[in-house]
Amino acid sequence: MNNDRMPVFAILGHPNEGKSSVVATLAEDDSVRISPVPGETKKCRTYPVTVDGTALIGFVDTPGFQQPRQTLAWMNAYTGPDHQMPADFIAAHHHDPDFADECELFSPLADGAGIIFVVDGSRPVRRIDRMEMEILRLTGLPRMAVINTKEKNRPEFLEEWKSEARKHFNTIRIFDAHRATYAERIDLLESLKNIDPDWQPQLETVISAFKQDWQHRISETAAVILDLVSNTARHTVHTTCAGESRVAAARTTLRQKYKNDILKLETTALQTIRKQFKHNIFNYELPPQSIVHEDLFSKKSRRVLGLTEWQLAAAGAAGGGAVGAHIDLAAAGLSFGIFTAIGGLVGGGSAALGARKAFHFNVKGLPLGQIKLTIGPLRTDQMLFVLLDRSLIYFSHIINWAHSRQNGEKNIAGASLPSRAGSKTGVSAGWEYSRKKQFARFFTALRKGDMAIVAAEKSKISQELEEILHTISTLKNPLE
Ligand SMILES: Nc1nc2c(ncn2[C@@H]2O[C@H](COP(=O)(O)OP(=O)(O)OP(=O)(O)O)[C@@H](O)[C@H]2O)c(=O)[nH]1
Ligand SMILES: [Mg+2]
Repeated sequence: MNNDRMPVFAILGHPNEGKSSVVATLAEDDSVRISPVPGETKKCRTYPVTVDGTALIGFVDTPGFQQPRQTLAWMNAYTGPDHQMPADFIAAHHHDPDFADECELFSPLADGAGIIFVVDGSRPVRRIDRMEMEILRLTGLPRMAVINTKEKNRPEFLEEWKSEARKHFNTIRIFDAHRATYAERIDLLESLKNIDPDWQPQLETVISAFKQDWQHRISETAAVILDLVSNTARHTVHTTCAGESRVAAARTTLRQKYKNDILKLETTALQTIRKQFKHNIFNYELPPQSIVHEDLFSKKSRRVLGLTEWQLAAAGAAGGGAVGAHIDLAAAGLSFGIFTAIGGLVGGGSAALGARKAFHFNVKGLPLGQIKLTIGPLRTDQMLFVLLDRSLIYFSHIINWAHSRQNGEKNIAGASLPSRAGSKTGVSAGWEYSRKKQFARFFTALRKGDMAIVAAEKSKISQELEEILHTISTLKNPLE
């Protein structure tokens, strides 16, 4: 590889093994054409990875081998210099349509690209695979084998593939093109560094640019989530109606309007997060079991997301730090009666119990028999914890949704995480007390419009949120 040029890796293999899928996932590009029909990719195409307008690394999608037997025979008989072999192969075969695919897939190799060989590890190794691996070994170019497992739960061929690939490649990785998480994508790039010492410095630069770009996306995501909770906290809708008899209908309409407004805020925020992670073309489908499918205002969302009433009471108890911490730790095992007693003690109890209500109506009589109904600003922090949890779970899905998973294939999240606090499966209920308290204090200030506290806490909160997002992006299993 010429060291002034962008590092380029050609993704090679037998037809239909998942080459284009690996390209889509590594280049975060959902425009790569993937199809169940072998022979989908006919022409080489380079997909660069661009950060801040600079192409840092390129992945070349290529057609699969068509004539490995004859190609290998030609290579074995070749007597010229190794580095010229791909170009000489093309020169010798470019008029022969039977070798059109080989000529095409050799073209990036003639330009000095590194090799990523993709195989489907869920089937046995065949003779033809050994030939393809041998062809790539004979090019003498730096190369890595990627074992992509198209069918799950078939580990029986893995060892066979590993021992075979070891004979022909400098590095071997197991990489699930359709389910690779962000952490696994970075791992794969890291291991590309090992395939040739000359490439190490350039790939170090690429990886550090990737990490910076990731940091940037995380900061943007944190900002979007903070905007969402800030806008929701003080959101207010009102209406007036003429007389008692109209109140019930007005309530229904107003409740719907309030819900729609908040849902719109949330949908816009989630779409902005999605764009950060370059999912532009295909409709992202959440895993079927995801809690984010659940209506934001439903009982279930309140039950499994946000904080428990105990935690809310403890985190929100004004000035009751030590006692609050005590309640929080003790919460799991205590009966409701004892809770009420302690809750009363720290003065946080009854307000926290209001957490069951997502929002609250304010009804006020006006002159001439008019009645004014208002919903908002929020009266408890719970809704904000629920929104925060939903955004974090959505983030976890989106960063772990490989770009190769296009139409038709359902998103399958990994194993569910253990429930963190009673029936709670969201993120915030599992935080340590001080973090819950910090967020509760900020949320309360947002709701009450206490701008001095908001201004003082905002940068700490966004740092904390970035840390939380980072931790989520290193999880192997997406949150549900
Ligand atoms: N479930 C699952 N399916 C996969 C995976 N990788 C590829 N596939 C499927 O396998 C088929 C072929 O994938 P492609 O990425 O188009 O394979 P290719 O090697 O580029 O194929 P050609 O261009 O035809 O040589 C598609 O239907 C993919 O959805 C995987 O990791 N898991
Ligand atoms: Mg393809």
